[in-house]
Amino acid sequence: MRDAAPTTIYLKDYQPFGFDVENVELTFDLHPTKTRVKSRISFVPKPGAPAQIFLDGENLTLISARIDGTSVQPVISAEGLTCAVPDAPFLWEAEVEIDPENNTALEGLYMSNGMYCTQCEAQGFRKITYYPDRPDVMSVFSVEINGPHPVLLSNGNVISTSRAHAKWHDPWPKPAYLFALVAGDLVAHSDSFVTASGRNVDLNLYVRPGDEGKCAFGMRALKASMKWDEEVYGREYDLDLFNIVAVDDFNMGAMENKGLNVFNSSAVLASPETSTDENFLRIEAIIAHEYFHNWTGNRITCRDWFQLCLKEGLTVYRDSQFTSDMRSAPVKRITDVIDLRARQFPEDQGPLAHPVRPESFQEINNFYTATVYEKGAEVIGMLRCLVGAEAYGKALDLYFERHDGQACTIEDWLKVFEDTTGRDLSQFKRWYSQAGTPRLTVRDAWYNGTYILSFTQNLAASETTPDPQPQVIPIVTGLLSPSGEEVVPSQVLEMTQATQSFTFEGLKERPVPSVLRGFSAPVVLESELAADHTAFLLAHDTDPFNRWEAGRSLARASLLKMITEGAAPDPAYLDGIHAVMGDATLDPAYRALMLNLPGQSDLVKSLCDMGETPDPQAIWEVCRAMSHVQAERLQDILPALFDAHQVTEPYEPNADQSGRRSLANAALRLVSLIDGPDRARAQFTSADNMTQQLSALGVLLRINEGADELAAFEQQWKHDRLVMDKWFGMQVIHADPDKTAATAARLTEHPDFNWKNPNRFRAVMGSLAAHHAGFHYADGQSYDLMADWLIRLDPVNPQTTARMCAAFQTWRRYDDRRQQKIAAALDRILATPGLSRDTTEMLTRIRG
Ligand code: 0A1
Ligand code: ZN
Repeated sequence: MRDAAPTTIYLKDYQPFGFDVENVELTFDLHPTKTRVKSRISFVPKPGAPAQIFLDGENLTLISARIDGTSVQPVISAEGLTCAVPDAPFLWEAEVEIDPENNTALEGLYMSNGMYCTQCEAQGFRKITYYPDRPDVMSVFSVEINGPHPVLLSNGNVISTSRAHAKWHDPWPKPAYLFALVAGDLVAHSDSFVTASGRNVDLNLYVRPGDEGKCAFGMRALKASMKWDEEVYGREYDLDLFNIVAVDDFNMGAMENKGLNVFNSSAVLASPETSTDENFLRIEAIIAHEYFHNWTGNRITCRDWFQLCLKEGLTVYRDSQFTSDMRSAPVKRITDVIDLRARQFPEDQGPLAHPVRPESFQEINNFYTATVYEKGAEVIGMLRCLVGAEAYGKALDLYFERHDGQACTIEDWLKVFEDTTGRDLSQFKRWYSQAGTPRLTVRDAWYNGTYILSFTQNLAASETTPDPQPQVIPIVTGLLSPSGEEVVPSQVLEMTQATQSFTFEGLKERPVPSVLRGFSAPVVLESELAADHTAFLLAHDTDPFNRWEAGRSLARASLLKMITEGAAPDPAYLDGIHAVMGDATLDPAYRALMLNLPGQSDLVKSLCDMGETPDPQAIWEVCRAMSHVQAERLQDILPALFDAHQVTEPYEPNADQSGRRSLANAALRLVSLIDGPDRARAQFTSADNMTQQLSALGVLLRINEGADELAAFEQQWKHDRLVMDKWFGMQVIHADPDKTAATAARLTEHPDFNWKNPNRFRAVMGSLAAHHAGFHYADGQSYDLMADWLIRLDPVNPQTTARMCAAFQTWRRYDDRRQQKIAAALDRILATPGLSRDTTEMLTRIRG
């Protein structure tokens, strides 16, 4: 049945809840299709509280309800219940029945491979029982679980356990979205951690039997995160127990439930044989992210869902600091910016644009976006850049001291910075309220020893931001002499006006500027500086980010000229890359990044900005051609790079080894374009870890050579779901554009294409969307295939369906024929009877 007409919820309409919740007691009698949930909730009316209470509740069968022991008959709707209540404290008791086994949406209490688990953020708790399901209602929870399972878990500390029964108590008041319950036949990988103040914390990572061998790395990452948060933010863990559970069916990466984090198994299980270096890196970051939420999210939570960036932007910022400290800071920064440009920029520059703090939504699950998370983190990085590291530390200390135990807003967050620094942050706050990526243009001038850098900022008007105002942009800038010495070290130019100039005196010769170092603001930089500066910066910049950025700019400019003018590849780019690749003093991971080309959808955007109509196939061909030219130009050093960076020690997923592997594999990819498949075949056969095995397979598929290896890989790994996700994804990612849709379609017929599992669905459909030229192949088959599968998945799992709709968000960038085909696909999905609120909202926004 179609959801009721969608209602839009506005930030400006926020009203506090009329009641305090002093205490919540829940009892679960687990049953796959008939779980009973009893609740005993103590409500205390606030002054002026209404005479009726509204409790959220969805898909619940109410068995009984009592107030202070007397039966009541509430009015029940699809969204919840309304009941008359006394104007004094009262005890609400209810019993409901729910059906976890048929809960395929994976929100609320559901089952995954025979195990019970919950996902309550953002609004899943209302699918468990009637409750004021909003983050500003915080309470202390006690939970009793009855069910025939060896492991029965909830938040906080264990009070008692016996066969088929467990009692839990969480002393920290929390909103319902942090509630969790897990029950099943699980095994624990255990360890412990002693906090700075001497508290012993038991740590458990619960997994399905058979996965015990994939826990060690996650546990190490957890302990490293706990230590880091103590050392860097002064934050200690606050319970005697910290549990993590791995589940196979999960819509997102992981969830920070208090004391009981639930993880998508892909975000925690790892072993050298089954996981790549990238997987290890991602797992370390997600473990840290969820752990850091204990303070930024749980102890201090959000007043309402419009404030989501309060916890997410800050926690992403913190986990990126952690990764920078554990590994290479420049490499982390570069990969974050690549990711920001690939995921957040298209969102900010298209029909899904919204401010970091949105002001309205229909379905909150649609706002767990790159803008809220990653741009939210960039905004914090800018704030730290403007006030300095020391002031940032003081502001955070005040934030934790002032707001511990509260549900807060962005205003509270900015106020601690204002109070500790004396700054007025009202203009800075526009980063939270204005959607879109500012364009920053830079030009320079040199008169009699005075050097002037002039900037103009420009933010396009959009539906959410019709009248954009100038933002505060920290532009970290250094100046180099023509011989490559740094004559003015990095400093922050604080831009507050639409157009602004900065003057440098006392220079002997006209310098070469290096602006926006470290990508100090999430803007699109348009340079009107001399073109030869870029090659100079690629050779000499002391800022590793900008040095990489120079290489990327040259690559982009060259590719665009190849596409639009049929030009030959730029020799300055190729020479610059050759010099960098041959420089053994540079970190191998950094050099590997230098070889990558800009994303093909990035090039689409540049072409649109130039007034050109992009042709995805031509872009794909030009990128291929550029790879060949790279391989030829580097031919003299590639075999040596490959050989010199082989790792001969036992596999470790650390920065040093993974950096060497990434450079060796980048070299392998290029050298195989010229020398053919032999090296990659040998590597595939001899590999003792997944990084080497999978990169060899990718290289082979890319040169249309990997059929036997693909079959061998399937044989070897068919018992391992996470590895098989890679097998599914690889074939789509490496298909030629004219075969991408057919490859994906064929894979959906595979007996192991369990499309109700989000990881497997994404392995095929997410890879289809990520294959730019394949997704946009002229026959439109990919659009139709995607539409077919979105229509099929929507009634089963609206959240995952809605997220996948973003594949179409850039559709207006293409030619009329493609637009017509996409419009037809979108309209077909939108016309599906009973389409979920999630998907309807996404597609109506995209369709425009
Ligand atoms: N808070 C989690 C992400 C998350 C959000 C929503 C979910 O279900 C709708 C699940 C997880 C995080 O930031 O890691
Ligand atoms: Zn988070």
